[in-house]
Amino acid sequence: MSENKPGVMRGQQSNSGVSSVWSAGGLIAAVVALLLAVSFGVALPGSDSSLPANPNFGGGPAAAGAAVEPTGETTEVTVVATADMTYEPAVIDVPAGNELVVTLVNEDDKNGHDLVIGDVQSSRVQPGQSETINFGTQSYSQEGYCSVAGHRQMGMTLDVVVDGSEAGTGGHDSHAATQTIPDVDGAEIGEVYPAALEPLPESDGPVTHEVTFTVTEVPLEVAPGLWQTRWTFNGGSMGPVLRGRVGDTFEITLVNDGTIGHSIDFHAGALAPDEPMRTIAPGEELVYRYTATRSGIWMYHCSTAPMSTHISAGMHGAVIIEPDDLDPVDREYVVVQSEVYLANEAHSAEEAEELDADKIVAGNPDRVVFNGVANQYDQERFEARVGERVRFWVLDAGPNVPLAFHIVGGQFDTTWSEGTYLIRQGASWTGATDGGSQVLSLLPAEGGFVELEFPEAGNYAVVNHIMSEAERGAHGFVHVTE
Ligand SMILES: [Cu+2]
Repeated sequence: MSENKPGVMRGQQSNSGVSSVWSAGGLIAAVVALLLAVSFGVALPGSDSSLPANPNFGGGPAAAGAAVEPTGETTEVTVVATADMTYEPAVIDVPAGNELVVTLVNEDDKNGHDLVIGDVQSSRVQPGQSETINFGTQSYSQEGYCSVAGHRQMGMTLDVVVDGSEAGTGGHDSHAATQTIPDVDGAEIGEVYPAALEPLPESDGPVTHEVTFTVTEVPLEVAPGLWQTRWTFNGGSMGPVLRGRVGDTFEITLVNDGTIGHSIDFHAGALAPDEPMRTIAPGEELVYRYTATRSGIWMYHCSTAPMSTHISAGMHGAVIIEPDDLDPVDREYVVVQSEVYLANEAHSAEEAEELDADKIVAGNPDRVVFNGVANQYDQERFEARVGERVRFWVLDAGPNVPLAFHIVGGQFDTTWSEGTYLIRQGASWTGATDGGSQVLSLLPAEGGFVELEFPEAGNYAVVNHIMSEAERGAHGFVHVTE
């Protein structure tokens, strides 16, 4: 819901003589207009949120509305939301001063959609349903859009053209793409994702793993004191970690309890995507079955468009298929990196909004995170003892940021990436039995593991050595004791 903040206005569309430049006068006019809007009974979405002061607050459509004499007439239009992420019609003509009343009909059989025009937002209309919304008095041309994260970026917009004036370009809000949400001083994560892995139980032969993944859209903490409405598999900050061996079969029942279409794509199995990876509507389910034929730490993710949005909203996870000849270790952890793009500065579940898809396009994450939450392993550290062998399984879920996995003060004697050992402790085939490694380099959707022993007690930082990403939250510690 990045686009429905009260301060988010598109000012450059107007050809009706209303100034689109914000000023102190405009702000006063805006406040007056907001009062007018309230007195007309126009809903103001997001007006109960505790957004920080925004210089653009008010203004735009409301101010323009105040400048035009209401005609007392109403323009009524039916708009259909389609499965192609479009509105039909894509243009609504309104005489200046008329009230605009839209009946939004959702004919997309997979997704919920809404419609935002100016300060007014419909509810999220589910497949096959409709809603009639009064968008108030119209005085100048502007863009309407769907506020579901990513849908506007997919082209789900329409033009409201007032008195034949040129429709707006609907330029996206650049303030959102450059704004960085600050830390909350002294805040702690309520629930740290458990990164420790239990050893895989012994088995006589191939195993079938039956798992249900339920998609929910729920508020979660993504950094100490910062919340976001996440799109999840089973409600966690990332999806469950599945683990097995080559030859095992996985049967996943995907249940969509969300409000828009979702899907799933397991890299751990090779198959034709058409059926198992299809998008299912809210309330539907599918069964996705594959057999693991190759070892790896494989990504899975929602593959509904735009994938960048669904993946960074939380819909990703790892399937670990162990290589047969894995060396014994004393401890194992899993670290999955992803990115968080915040739509607002929410300090509680109640304030949480969905992500800001404009920031993804701009390549500007607010946080880069391990296992879905920034800096959580600074607070609750990975544990190890001197002389123990420790393995970190590492996956870069992206969607966009690479990972240079490094442990400050540590050296890897074994690294395995994308199905092969790069170096291995004591192995002569590497050309040198004394080789070491400082970084496991992973692009999005690549995975592997590292093994190391810690030489002495202390606190060893675990970082993405692309240092800006570590500073954005891809950072934790291993607490090593004697
Ligand atoms: Cu999804």
